[in-house]
Amino acid sequence: MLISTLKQNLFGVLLLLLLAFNAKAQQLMQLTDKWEFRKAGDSKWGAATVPGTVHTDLLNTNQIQDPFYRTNEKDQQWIGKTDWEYKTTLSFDANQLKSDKLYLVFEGLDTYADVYVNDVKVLEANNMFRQWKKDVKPQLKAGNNSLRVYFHAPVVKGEELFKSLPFQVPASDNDQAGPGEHKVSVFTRKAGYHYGWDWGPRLVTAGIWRPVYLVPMNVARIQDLFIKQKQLTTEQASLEAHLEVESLTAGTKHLEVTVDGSATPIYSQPVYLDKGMNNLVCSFTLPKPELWWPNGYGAQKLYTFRAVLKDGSKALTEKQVRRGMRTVEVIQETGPKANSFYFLVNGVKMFMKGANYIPQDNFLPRVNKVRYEHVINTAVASNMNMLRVWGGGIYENDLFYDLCDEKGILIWQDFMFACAMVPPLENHMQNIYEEAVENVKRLRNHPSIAMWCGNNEIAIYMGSNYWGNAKGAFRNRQDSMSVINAYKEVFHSILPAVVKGYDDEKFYWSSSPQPTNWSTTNRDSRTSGDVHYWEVWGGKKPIELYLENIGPFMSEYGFQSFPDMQTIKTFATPQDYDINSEIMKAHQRSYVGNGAILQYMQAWYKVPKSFPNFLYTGQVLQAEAIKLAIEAHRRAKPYCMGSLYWQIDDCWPAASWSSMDYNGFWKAQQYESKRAFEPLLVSPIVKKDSVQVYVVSDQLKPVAAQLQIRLLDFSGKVLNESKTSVNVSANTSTNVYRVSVKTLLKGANRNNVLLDVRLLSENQELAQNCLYFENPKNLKLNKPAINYTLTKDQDRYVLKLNSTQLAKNLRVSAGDDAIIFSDNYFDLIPGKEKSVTFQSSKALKKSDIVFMSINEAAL
Ligand code: BMA
Repeated sequence: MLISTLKQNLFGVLLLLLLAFNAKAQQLMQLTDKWEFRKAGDSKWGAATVPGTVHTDLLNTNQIQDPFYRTNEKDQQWIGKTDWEYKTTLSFDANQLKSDKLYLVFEGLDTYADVYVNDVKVLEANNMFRQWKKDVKPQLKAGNNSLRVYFHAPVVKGEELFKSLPFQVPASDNDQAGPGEHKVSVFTRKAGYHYGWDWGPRLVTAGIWRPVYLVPMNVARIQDLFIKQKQLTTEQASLEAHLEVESLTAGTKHLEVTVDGSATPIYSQPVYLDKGMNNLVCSFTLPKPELWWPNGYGAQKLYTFRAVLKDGSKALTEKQVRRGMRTVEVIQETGPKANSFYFLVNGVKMFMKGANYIPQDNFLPRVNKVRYEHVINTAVASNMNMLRVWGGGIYENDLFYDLCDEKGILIWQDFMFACAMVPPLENHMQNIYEEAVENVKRLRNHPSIAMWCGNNEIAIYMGSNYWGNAKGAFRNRQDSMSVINAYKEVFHSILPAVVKGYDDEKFYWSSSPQPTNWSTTNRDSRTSGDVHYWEVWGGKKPIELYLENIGPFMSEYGFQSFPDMQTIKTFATPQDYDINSEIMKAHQRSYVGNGAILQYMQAWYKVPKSFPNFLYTGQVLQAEAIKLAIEAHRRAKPYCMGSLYWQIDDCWPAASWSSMDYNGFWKAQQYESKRAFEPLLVSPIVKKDSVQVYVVSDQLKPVAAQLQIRLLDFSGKVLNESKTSVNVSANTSTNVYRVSVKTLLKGANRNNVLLDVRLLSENQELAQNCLYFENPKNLKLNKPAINYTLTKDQDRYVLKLNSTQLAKNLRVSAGDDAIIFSDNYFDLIPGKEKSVTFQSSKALKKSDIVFMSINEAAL
């Protein structure tokens, strides 16, 4: 059921949200009705959905097939090279037109759009990340009015702009321009991934992708409210409310600010307004503020601030925002061997656990509330406290940040630039400036926003060979300097100035990764700044290199796998079930792709012949690789203070580095990340000829515990056992145990044993982990007999499992709508009962449960 809920039409949900918004803003009029669209020049119009995209409208009107199905994408490239028109009729009675002004607001136009009201051009848009707004009162009349939006083909516009420069602006191969085309994505302020990426298709959309409405204005209107935190102590928060007020007349009004609906305003003073735009600042304090904490550290107190502008006792205009009281600093201390890079949150040196986040669909308006909640709830359930909103996507919807505020997920926020230089065009710079101001202003109240980052991976590739042919396309030094100067203008000048001017509480980092701020070299560092580590995977180096290549903050590293079989069935048919089939290859966009998966699988696992078992083993491989990396990063605390793997989600059903597939199925890696990110981690490792056990704690209090170590054979026989007392220090990683492998194994066969390590306190299990002494392909694993019971407890199914044989990476499946289990892909230790819960809308019987394990995947 969840799949279908996730896939539900977004618009119902959006509409509800908008209605709620509408009620609050009283007179705001949503313009979602009766839209039609056509290919420019066609005579026939078809029904359109707004907000939406041209692709989804073509799909809904049966003019194209599902772009994600098989290779349909290939035949749909014409859509991005075509102009489109949208229109609707707006009807008003004279009363509705009485306001002094009527602002037509598009929260998002994708991308080159001319807007006409009654055939008068009122707006020309050229940036999908900006809001477009115009007073259209002069154009409106009582009765019927036409509203029309003409979208120019982004690919064609891009080619025109390409011709305006005498050289190709360097861009990565993620821009999947077709034969005879150029990499024109760099010219358009539109989500980079729409032009293709190494995990996504090339589907160059157009459309009214965010809400559109009319805002009537009389006398005065609060356009923006920012609650700025000047100082935060346990005694008080010193705050300022910054308001932008548009006033149609000059004169004195009264401003009130209230907190959390209190009847007594925290601020109440007369204010003088000039005619036009006014910037007002008022100061006040909040006594004994309750702090906002990231997930795992405390509650997420959010204060609601409401500013009301009154004329006498009559409220003219009001605005409310939420804000959490917290401090976030990024600390970089210089050391003899390495420089630190860590987040200090409310004075706590905090290890950031999380992932990189990409847009959840190629057709953005389809991402409804249920899907946003699914991702953020997944992050929370996986013990994460940070996501990085990566620069090749979008500045996310308000709802995304609201959920992060409510659930304690900090955001590393990139500006929307990734893997390509910026064209040195004057109007482009102005456009970027406006985009930055708008988005910083829109997002700055959210306590979840931890920092701003200029771009993804541009600094590191400047001057490297990565740009390939593009570099050779520079005719001379002057050309390349103009591109380098454009880089500096955007990332060293415009963006930091906007952050300083509008959100100076926050840290600005010019590029990710880089060793030190303002870097323009391709120097890769493991000892300074943030690190993207891709030698494992991209460089096809052994997975074990994750153990050595650790920097102060690991902002990217990742490993691919295929999605769940249920998801594959949505785009492929049984004849395609081979990773080298045309269809499966079309859903694998990484140039290293399938070859890397196979190479790594051969190193660690017996490669299954059957397609579903290959996918299963691939997911386990990905999970074990990332477990190894996460645990290594956490053991290296406090030297390393962050681990954000690439990537939590997908934008379509495909092979990728995601830990959760497009349909929301948790891959093996999601479960493994959840375990590896537990606040208290016990982490055993073989270092040369000794076994060492670390306890990594993110808890702020020390814990006294017992470390239980048991060497078991695969039928559960205890071959060696020890128990020691350990003191787990707060917020650090401690090596608590060391023994030589020889002493531990006591001559036991390495292929037939595992080390079961547990941290206990008064017989309560605080943490558990397993260690093996051989790669899985060398382990003597027999087909396990799983004993289990299935019962229903209210809305959940409870599965109780045990086995007399080790079942390695046991996967439990329960049909196509059970997409998340309380745990899955775990090692079922012989003789130990394990309980797993999950939800399903179906009436399941015991025989509906299906198991798979590494023991039998390659039999
Ligand atoms: C990173 C990202 C993305 C890319 C990913 C996988 O470096 O920044 O550009 O999709 O690697 O290759």
